[in-house]
Amino acid sequence: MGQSRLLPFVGLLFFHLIPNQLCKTCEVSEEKYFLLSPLWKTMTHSKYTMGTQSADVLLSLRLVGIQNQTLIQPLSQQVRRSGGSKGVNLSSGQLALITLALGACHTPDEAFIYDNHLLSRLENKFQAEIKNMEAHNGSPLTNYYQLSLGALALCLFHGRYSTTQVAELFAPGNKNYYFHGQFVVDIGAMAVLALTCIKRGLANGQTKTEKEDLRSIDNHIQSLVDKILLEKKRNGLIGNTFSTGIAMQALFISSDYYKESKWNCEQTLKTVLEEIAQGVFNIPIAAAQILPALVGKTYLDVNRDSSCTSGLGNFDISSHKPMSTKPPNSPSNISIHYSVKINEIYSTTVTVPSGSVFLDVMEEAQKKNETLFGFTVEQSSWGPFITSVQGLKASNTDRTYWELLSSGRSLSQGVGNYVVHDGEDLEVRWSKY
Ligand code: CBY
Repeated sequence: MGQSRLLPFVGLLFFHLIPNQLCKTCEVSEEKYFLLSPLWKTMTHSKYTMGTQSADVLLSLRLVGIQNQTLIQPLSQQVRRSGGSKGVNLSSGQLALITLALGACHTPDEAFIYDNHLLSRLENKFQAEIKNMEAHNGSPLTNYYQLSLGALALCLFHGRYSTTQVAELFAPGNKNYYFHGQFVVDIGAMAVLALTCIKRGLANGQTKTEKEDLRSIDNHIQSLVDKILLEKKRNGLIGNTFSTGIAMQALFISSDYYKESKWNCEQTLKTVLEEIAQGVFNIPIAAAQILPALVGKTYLDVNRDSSCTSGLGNFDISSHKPMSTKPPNSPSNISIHYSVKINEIYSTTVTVPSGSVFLDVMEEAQKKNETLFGFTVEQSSWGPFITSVQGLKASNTDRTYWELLSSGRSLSQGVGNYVVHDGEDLEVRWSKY
């Protein structure tokens, strides 16, 4: 057949391929980048108290192609500092994030990974998680979000791990995907990213074991994607606001596993943009976790050559002024009913200035009665995390934690962020997940 006669066929082929290709991601168009400016403001004008917080932000900025060195340099320095020899106390997920951030987009930072043996340290942390699972009824030292981050970093940077072991660990029936029996989208989505990386590596597998692992991982991805899609809400969010970014990434890379009609990506994008405008992503890590998906990027793009570019690279993010600090609310006081529930309920009513957060209420109650309302708190990348109340300590191994509730409903923000309302009924409850 002559070339000219082939052309219509080639055209037809493109016609069929292109729409499919385009539907795999949906992203904010360049003329709408200004809608992302609340995210810049949050990420660039916050103080980073933790190295792992900077790692999340650095990873995100690099993935979307931000080159601005005045922004990147201090972050990179902080991440390197926390990943250096002093970083012995890092958890598996923290070390994985540091590796991803420093290895992202082939910058000179990549050498740090090898100079500081981040991969062998991560291999050890990953094995320690598994050892804990063996000794403690399947509970890792941390959680499956961190194991997924670990597997992802080991896969992307060619660390050592056994695909058979990963295939066994990440079976969708594993209890660690569920809190209170409910599938956790953040965890399932991060697992899909890790499993997809591993699947790609196995694609040309020849041995019987490789073929079996591939089949098993493929089934896991299918089942996890089904579960993620079941958590899609009417407004398009997947899980909740804060899991949607990772869920979008997982759905971008797994589009072979669901019909196009199963997910209206544009609707999800629209709702996320509305929430950005309302200031919902007002902590750096929340902004960092949503950003890549909005420009069609995923954590699997981390070590791809020349993929760390997007229209955002040319967008002048530094021209945006810091977020105007809110004028102080009218200095009125509000009254909150606060309880601690273990088996019994211990309650009190406290008065705090309007605009206060959950933590302020807890501090006020503690001042009134240290024995009943005394608590301890630790910093996490999402802000303060309650570790004990009345001396009773949360434990990952026992899957216990202090749950935050308002009128009996579990909150989707932490103590440092949740703004309380007059007359509200708050509770911290000793819970098992
Ligand atoms: N990151 C992690 O290890 C955290 C993984 C994560 C799945 C995370 C959510 C998802 C994410 N995108 O980062 C997670 N939470 C976990 C695993 C946990 C458990 C921590 C166990 C451990 N230490 O390894 C646990 C205890 C079940 C948990 N989260 C508790 C809570 C509550 C904290 C209350 C307290 N004691 O202070 C709380 C407030 C829920 C509640 N009602 O009590 C909670 N988590 C929330 C709200 C969240 C979301 C934060 C959203 C926000 N704006 O603040 C979250 C994003 C996150 C952080 N948890 Co947990 C989930 C969501 O809403 N989509 C790896 C590391 C390297 O960074």
